[in-house]
Amino acid sequence: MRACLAAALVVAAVGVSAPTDLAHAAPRSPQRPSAAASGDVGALDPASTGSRRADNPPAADVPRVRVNQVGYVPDGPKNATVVTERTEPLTWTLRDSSDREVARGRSTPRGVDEASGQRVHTIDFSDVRRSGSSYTLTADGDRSIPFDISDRVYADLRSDALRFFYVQRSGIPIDGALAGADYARPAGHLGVPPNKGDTDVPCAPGVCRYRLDVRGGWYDAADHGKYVVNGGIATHQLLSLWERARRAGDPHAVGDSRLRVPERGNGVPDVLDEARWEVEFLLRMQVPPGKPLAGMAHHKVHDRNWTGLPMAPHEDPEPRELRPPSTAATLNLAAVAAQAARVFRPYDPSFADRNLAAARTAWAAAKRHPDRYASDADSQGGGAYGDRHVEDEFYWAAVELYLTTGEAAYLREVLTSPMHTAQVFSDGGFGWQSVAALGRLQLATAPSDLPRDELERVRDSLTHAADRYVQTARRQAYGHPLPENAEFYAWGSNSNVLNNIVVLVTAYDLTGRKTYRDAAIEGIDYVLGRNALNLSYVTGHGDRAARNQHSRMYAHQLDPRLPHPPAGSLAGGANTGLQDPVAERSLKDCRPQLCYLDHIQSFSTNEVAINWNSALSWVASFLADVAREEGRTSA
Ligand code: 9MR
Repeated sequence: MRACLAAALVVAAVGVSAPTDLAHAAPRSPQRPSAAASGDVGALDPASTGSRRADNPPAADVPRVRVNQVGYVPDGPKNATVVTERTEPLTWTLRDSSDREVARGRSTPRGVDEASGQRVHTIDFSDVRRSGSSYTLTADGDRSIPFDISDRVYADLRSDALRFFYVQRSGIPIDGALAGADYARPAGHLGVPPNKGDTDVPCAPGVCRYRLDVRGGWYDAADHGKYVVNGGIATHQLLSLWERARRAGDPHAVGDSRLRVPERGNGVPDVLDEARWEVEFLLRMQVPPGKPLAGMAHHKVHDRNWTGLPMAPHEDPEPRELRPPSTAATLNLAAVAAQAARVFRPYDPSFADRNLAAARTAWAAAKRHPDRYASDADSQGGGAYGDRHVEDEFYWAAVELYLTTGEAAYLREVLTSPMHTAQVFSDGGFGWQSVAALGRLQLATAPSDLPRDELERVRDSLTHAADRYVQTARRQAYGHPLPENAEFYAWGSNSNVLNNIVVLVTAYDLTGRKTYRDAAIEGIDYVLGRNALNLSYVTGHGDRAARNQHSRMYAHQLDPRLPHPPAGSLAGGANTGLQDPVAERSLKDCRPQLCYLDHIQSFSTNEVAINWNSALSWVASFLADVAREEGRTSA
């Protein structure tokens, strides 16, 4: 792989509130101005980055009938959206793979969709339940991309979304037999030149005087940084995917020898093997006994300076550095290690003990140092992940420690936290920076001795939030639970859609109400192509899918010898912030849903990241389970 030189000039153009991942931005000539408004996501100037032309079809060829390109669950809601200037209801027809009409009906005019500025109708074909492949929907003289109706429709999405974690692993060679031949590579950051390695990493100047072995874990995203707060939420979502599968789904589907992990066959569920790879890393980030701030966790480890694209992990020549411990990272460690102690107990009691001890130590250290905030300014060589509000991390950690130990002291911490009664389910969804919702979701679902009235209140807060998300989704002509205003389409917006779906699913699990289940199932349509760009944001899933995501490893758009991201990689999604030079230039004044480019340099709209794929994995696991249950019931 070749390293490409960073275009320093562009960095200057981005400004102070710029994102962190700047070194990859290369200059490019201006975009055709119409592209952003039309939904043409990839007809890029080939002179831009030395890259070959991205071959998405021009806007005129983008079907105006927008469907979930992967497909629909037989007994689930089935909706589509048509972009049209017509104001009266239109006739639609559904055709099977032999072009035979199987259903027809009338569309519902919806006026102008706020988030896209498009004039649209919606189509409801939920009554069609017959399984089949390559259906198409026709309306207003246009035809959709083909899709399936099947109870197997999300099986591959689940395992592909989870495979993303394996290919992002640090400190282990990636086996082509598991990951796919294109994704095989030597281990990264074990100290083989030119790598400096994560096995003996010093602190950044002035931070500490010791060195730590922080090998392993997952690379966060396009960069080779490893960040405890983002690793925290991602690992939690894999562990809670497992907890949900056991409680309400199909644990065997993510059990031993079911996923692409090298530990398959070891008697431990594969999804837990994958999560453990990161848990072990998180444990290594804890400050050792006897050192200043002992028990806290370093916020992150990453390169001293940003590297360019493409760059394989084992070719990264930059020195690695530990950045200061933070309260947020320490509490992420406490939360995830406490959860891991619970989840791993049946498989490896000594690992469970190690986790519980680390969680208790981390909790105590965070109490001693409650205001060590990670700075937003610390973005040289890696992302900042700054966070000055840690009440939510305290709450989540207290919840996990209580659920694992049942101890009164942790229960008191839960009940006295201001987060316990706060509105923690925001319209924009939870994320690495706001994790109180994780605590609330866990408290609502995990077995515990929480007083009955408390449990009821917790569960009510969750169903109220789900009711709001249902209303939000009903307002959207594209059917997803994210409000239409520009502020909600922020960096990683696809994960916010997915995390709101997590809340809907949990409300469904608690109540059995079909409204929540249907809103959850319909919500994924947006991610898989029923959106203003008619683009599936998941590589390899859908005929018209993103595939030039910002990544140092899967940089096909920059070097044709390299692969695209593996199937199952989720793009961050529409971001009105336009915090990269390519997006800034090409998407000026874009309507929220159109603020996206399938271009490798658009890191603020098109990066891959572990916390986004964890949300996708969680939701895909639910979808695959619910589709299969229906298959069983109707068989
Ligand atoms: O996901 C993060 C997003 O919420 C922030 O707004 C953004 C800018 O600070 O950073 C995102 O995280 C990036 C991280 O800083 C570095 N690795 C890639 C992450 C995904 O883009």
